[in-house]
Amino acid sequence: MLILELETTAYTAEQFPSLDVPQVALAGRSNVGKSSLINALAGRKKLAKISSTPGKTRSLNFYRAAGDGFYLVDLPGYGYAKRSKTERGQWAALMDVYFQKSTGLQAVVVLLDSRLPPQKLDLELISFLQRESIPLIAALTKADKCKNKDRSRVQRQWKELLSPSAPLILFSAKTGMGKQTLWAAIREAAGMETAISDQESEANG
Ligand SMILES: Nc1nc2c(ncn2[C@@H]2O[C@H](COP(=O)(O)OP(=O)(O)O)[C@@H](O)[C@H]2O)c(=O)[nH]1
Ligand SMILES: [Mg+2]
Repeated sequence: MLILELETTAYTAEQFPSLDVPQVALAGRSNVGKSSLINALAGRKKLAKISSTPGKTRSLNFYRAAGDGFYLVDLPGYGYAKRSKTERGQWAALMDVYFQKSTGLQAVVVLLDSRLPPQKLDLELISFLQRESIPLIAALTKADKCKNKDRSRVQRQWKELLSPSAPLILFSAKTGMGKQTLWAAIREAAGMETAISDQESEANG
């Protein structure tokens, strides 16, 4: 079983733990379902706080994957409209330091709302990652809310924008769809050996 332990919550760069540890970060717009995804991966309801007031999380949360030892890093959500210019500046500055210093960063899971067409801020993040040659894993969240007939269209749209090597995973924290596939992609990106017993047949396509 996957065990995630919250090791560090960092509001400033000084609070970052050692960033040469292999790590995979999670990024997405505020309210995209990042906390829910972390809880679903860990099989715990309250590991990451699910906020009813969007845009609240300003910290980077470093979760340690027990056994494997790598970090799953929950980056603060972006694109929350009610945030002030100063706050957005602080967010950007903290992200800059994180990306500069995280020598152990192996990949970023970009969370994208499966019900929405590609959004400007998501595309900006994606081009940033592509420019920096940081491998990307796309998770299309809230897939339980995306109608069957819309799924393939959304997937097609993203496939055109992403590099062919980027995994594109339909995910639902509610039903567990894509959970094993995403976790396998994260472990592989983090340089872990894939577990041979981890065979699964999920309807991801
Ligand atoms: N139906 C459905 N709702 C979800 C899913 N994931 C998150 N949500 C809801 O979306 C809202 C934001 O979720 P949260 O995990 O706090 O998003 P965050 O701001 O990205 O961390 C909450 O009301 C969640 O219950 C999902 O897979 N399915
Ligand atoms: Mg959250």
